[in-house]
Amino acid sequence: MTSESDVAWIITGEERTQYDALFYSQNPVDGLLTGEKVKGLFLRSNIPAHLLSKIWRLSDVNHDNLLDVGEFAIAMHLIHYHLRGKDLPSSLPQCLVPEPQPLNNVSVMTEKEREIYRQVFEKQNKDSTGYITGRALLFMHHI
Ligand SMILES: [Ca+2]
Repeated sequence: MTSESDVAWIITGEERTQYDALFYSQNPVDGLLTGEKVKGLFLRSNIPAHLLSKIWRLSDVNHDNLLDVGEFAIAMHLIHYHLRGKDLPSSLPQCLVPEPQPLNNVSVMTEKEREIYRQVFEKQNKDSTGYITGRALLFMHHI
């Protein structure tokens, strides 16, 4: 793959914003969309089902049968590419392969989160006559 053909594949910031907005409008669960959820959206493109399943295979980079926001952007990009009358690639162009993302370390709290926790703690403390109830602790555990 030459760099020249790679350029045609680059998703612009504006496009990515649109794809991301579309992704979140489909009510992803835990940041992921199932095939069932995107099916209607994909079919609206009027692309034949066998090509849509090819697009799905190309864009589901980690083969978990779910699309995250990055994979969804690839899928939409391929759909738009095809709608411009171009043939789909047989494999995903290198520049579309998402960079491996560092895993979020959820145990590390930011200062802002700490502040939110503190406010919840204080509010609960006020509401429940000077001590934290079991229910409040349960709530804090889940946020
Ligand atoms: Ca996936």
